[in-house]
Amino acid sequence: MNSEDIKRAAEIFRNAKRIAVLTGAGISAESGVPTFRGKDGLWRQFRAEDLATPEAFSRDPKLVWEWYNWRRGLVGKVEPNPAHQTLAKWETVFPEFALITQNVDGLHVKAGSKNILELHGNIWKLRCTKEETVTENHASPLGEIPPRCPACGEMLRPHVVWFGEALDPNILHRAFSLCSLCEVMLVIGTSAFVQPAASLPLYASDAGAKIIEINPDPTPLTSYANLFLQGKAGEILPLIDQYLGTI
Ligand code: BJW
Repeated sequence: MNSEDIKRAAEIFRNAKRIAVLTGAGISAESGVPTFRGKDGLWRQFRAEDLATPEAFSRDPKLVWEWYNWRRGLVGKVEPNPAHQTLAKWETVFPEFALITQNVDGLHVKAGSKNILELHGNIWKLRCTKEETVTENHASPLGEIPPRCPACGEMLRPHVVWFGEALDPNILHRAFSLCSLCEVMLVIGTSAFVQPAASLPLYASDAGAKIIEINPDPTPLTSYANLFLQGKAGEILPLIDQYLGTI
């Protein structure tokens, strides 16, 4: 990694008042959570149509729940890495610092981030298919598959956003609003493929924000980025932090 680029990134952050961050599966890769589209990504092993759509859940809720049970077991064993930790720390350093994540793994929360918008939900939350009530549940493995709502007995589903489902309009509105106001947008570990999340950095760029991207591989967003830091988030973010001198 070019140390001039790290210094440039640190300078851009130092001079910014409002910072927004968008993260994707790549930020959790160094914790041991598989991404979706990489070489060892989940969509290489499993078909999204069978596991991450409302139709799949209607067809075979047990199969979908078995997959989520397996993923909860996996995510439950891992810890946040230096990338999550640096972002959690920056929230306490920069006056206006907002984190928008596509991840459902809860690792940002575990690292201590508080001001966070979870665009695609959270794997540790369950939602009643009848009453839509959301409850937190960290049992792993879950006792009964599919789990049932203790209040009404109907089936519970993972509180995540599947393909073809709308994102929570309040969360999405807040995310676009943050992007329209930020001076710098940092985009970490996303293939920038899934909409509407992938539009957020372009929206910020159109509104005048500088875009900094961290990813080992270029993405459709890279040509729009003011600075592309090619490499792993868990290595690059602590380096920027060193230059910022917030330690
Ligand atoms: C590292 C690294 C390291 C590795 N450090 N980096 C417009 C055009 C075309 C299609 C659409 C469109 N609008 C909507 C659609 C359809 C669809 C969509 O986008 N499809 C595309 C695939 C084409 N979108 C939807 O269906 C969305 N809903 C919607 O738009 O609804 C509209 C509507 C309105 C009103 C009524 C009804 C509907 C919903 C999308 C939901 C996505 N859900 C998932 C599953 C969540 C639950 C779960 O996890 O179980 O979300 S799919 C999956 O992809 C997951 C992720 O959040 C999401 C994004 O993936 P991400 O994070 O980018 O991961 P990867 O694996 O793709 O990339 C990892 C990156 O990390 C790579 O670049 C690596 O290089 C990098 N990396 N190591 C830094 N150490």
